[in-house]
Amino acid sequence: MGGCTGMTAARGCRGSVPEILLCDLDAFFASVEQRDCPEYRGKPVVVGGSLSGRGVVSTCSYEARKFGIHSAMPVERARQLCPGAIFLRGDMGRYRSVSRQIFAVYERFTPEIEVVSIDEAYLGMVAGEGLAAAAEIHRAVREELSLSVTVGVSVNKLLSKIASELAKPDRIGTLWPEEVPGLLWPLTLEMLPGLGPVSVQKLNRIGIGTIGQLAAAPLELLRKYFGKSALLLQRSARGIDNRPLEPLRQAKSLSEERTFSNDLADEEAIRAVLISQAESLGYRLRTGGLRARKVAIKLRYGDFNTITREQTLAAPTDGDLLLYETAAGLFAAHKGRPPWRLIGLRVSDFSTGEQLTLFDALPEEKEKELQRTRDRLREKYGGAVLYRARRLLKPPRRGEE
Ligand code: TTP
Ligand code: MG
Repeated sequence: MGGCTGMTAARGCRGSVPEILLCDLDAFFASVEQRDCPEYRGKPVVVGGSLSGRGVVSTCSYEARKFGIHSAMPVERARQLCPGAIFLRGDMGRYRSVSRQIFAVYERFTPEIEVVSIDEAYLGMVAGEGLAAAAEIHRAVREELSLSVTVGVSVNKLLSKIASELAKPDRIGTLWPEEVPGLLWPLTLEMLPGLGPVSVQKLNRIGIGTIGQLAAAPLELLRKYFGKSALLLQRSARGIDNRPLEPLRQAKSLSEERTFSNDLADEEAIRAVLISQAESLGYRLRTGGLRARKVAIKLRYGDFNTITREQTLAAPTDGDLLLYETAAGLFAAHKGRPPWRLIGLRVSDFSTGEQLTLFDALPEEKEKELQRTRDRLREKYGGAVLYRARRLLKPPRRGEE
């Protein structure tokens, strides 16, 4: 492969560049169900729905994906596509406890773990050790937990993520910088993490259909459509990503934000996003054994005016409900006039909780309390809300969505 020239670094030049793994379980909830109930194995299994039988699919087994079923699809539609599938409501408590076991495996390989979601994490490795560690992790998760994990290996978070997407399921994939022109550039824009359908449509309209075309586009043209995000967007297309790995313990703050493709005028929708953000941040705090004393929202109005408003809590928390209620209170006090373009939630001023390792078991009482909170939010806002929004929050967003 090429030398150290052109837009990407060549493999031979990586030298001492640390490597990053992206570990993502395959069809996580459905795989846990298939593992624990042998009669479900090899069959289409759909996890999701709500008490009323409505709601959306959380995930489904790869057997079910052959029928066109996917996450966030209405369960009713999934039933039409595959009436013979096994439909399960799922058990978050069990999935969380399996998640802790998986992260405990990762901890044996590196202390540098950035938790992305219940089944996904970035792992920092020293130069040259990524591939061997990936193989070991893949084997350990299979042998010890009877689950399959896909591992992407590269030198930055973006390329590791894409490597895992290309390798899925149950494999180890690499995407080194010098492979970017050959492997990444022919792909359509949907394969670029964080690039949402609205941005893809915009790019398509100006004749950009592949990642390679985005990498080669004049920056001025991209600036017209994406403003300040243009450079970041083009760098992504070139496989460049300077985001550091952020293990929780080093983080000074954690945040999630969401820009809407169309300005939103619906307060309920804003609150639904805040719920999802609170749940995601609460989860990240708990998994890191951290509690936050400060909660802030960021709000961008229709005229692009942007504010942040912060509140200090009486005592630090890692609870979804308090995070949400504080954020919702800040929103109510500062919402101004609709519409809104962006809502973000940030927690900071951390103190360590009682947990010592990344995935120490949560006390049973606390797990139950969290479950009750989640259930209440679901009852109030509908089961789909928490996870639909979680999907949108997963990779840090690049460019406008
Ligand atoms: P993902 O890793 O996105 O999906 P997955 O593990 O089911 O499938 P794969 O990685 O092989 O493509 O999400 C992890 C879990 O999060 C998933 O098993 C269920 C849950 N989830 C939802 O509940 N709703 C959703 O919309 C998504 C995307 C995931
Ligand atoms: Mg997964």
